[in-house]
Amino acid sequence: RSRTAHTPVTAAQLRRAARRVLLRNWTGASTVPSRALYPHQWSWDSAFVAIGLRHLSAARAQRELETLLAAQWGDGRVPHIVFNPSVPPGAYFPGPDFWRSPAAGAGTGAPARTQTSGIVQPPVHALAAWLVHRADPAASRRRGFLRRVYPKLVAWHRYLTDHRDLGGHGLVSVVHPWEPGMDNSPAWDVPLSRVEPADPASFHRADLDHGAAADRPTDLDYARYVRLASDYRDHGYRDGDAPHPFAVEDPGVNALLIASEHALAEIAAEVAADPAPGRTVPAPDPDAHRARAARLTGALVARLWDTRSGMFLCRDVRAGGHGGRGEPIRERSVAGLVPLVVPGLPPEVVRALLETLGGAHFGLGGPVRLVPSYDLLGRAFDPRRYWRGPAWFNVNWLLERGLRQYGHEARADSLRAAVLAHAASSGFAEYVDPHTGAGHGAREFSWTAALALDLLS
Ligand code: 9YW
Repeated sequence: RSRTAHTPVTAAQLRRAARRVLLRNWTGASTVPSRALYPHQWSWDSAFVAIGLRHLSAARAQRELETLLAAQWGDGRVPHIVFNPSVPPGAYFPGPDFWRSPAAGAGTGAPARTQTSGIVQPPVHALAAWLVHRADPAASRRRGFLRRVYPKLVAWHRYLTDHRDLGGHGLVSVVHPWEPGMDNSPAWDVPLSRVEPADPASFHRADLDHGAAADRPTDLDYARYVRLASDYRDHGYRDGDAPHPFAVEDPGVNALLIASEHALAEIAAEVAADPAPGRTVPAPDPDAHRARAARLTGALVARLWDTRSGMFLCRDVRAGGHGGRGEPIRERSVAGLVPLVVPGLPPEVVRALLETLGGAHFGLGGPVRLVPSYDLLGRAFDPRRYWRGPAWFNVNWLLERGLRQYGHEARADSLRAAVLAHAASSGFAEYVDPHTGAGHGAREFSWTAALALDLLS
């Protein structure tokens, strides 16, 4: 496992080290999250990577997003993985021969010649596209970047709101624990327990060839992930037909959709003002995006806000069976703080989120270096197991942004400093122990380097 040889100390050293990671992980058209562990293109990783890459090369950052969007399905979904055909099929599980997207997804518009997964990840892409544009507006206009990506981003958001409102109250449901990007969050334990595990002999966990078992999800969790994915595939990835035994309204996913819908309003205004000839379909309409964002924000607060815990909770749409009201999941996942990135939340909600962030369950400004992925006092807290405790850099970057948005500059500054210090000391680790800051998982992890670069710029 390669590590940066010396811990970068100055901002210039850290910038250079982050740049080296991004250059090494660039494949020519996109960036792998980690050379060893994740050798393909991941959806939300690419969005975060583009946010950092824009400081090195706006053209490359545009390319990153456009490579991903080139694999978009006809129904608008942006797949969570785009497979690199030159990587041996066994290098990552589940790989292209598991998802079989061109055949199984034919009815839902999967690309015929690009192999992808059939599930999605959080929609950070419109936000990333807007930030990439802003890094070099002249170059972006010259290349018609926003004009090209705008219709794709609109279709992506429509896929989520039109095909994934499984709860029927205007929010997006995830149908697999990999979709919210927080694979083994304790919030999934109850909804996942209803899923029949796949036969462990039917698959090989390639992740354990590269990662420590104690840091990764358990075998039983994995067998359930496999079952959910293969059932979805066997229903042709059609949301209307698939039984979706796992359906959860996640505050992180919905908050990122809202933040991206606001970005889409900015993009629409820019595209509408662009004097270049030719029409964009659909016609850019900033107000329509703002109205959608407002509706989603209303639904987010009405459905997922929990006054008692002072944060948003996930909602298990299938609790009590299909067609029931569903139930809040009483676990404090950091996904419930991510809505800080949503503009225009009610002031009492923002106040409570700040208290929770600094309180005993998340410890910011107290015992932790970075905000953990899960409740420090929770029954399942484990400081090194993936999304069951460790602190992740993308989440901390989002919270930093949220703090700044609501005017808490001092707190944002100290979180920013902590993100940079731990990105440097851990060799751009995938995640860190929130108490000690010790690195875990992959090193030279792309979004860690990209987001450090962004915070330095
Ligand atoms: C896996 C690539 C992905 C991230 C996810 C993270 C992990 C894949 O890696 O999932 O094999 O577990 O949970 O958020 O996008 O970095």
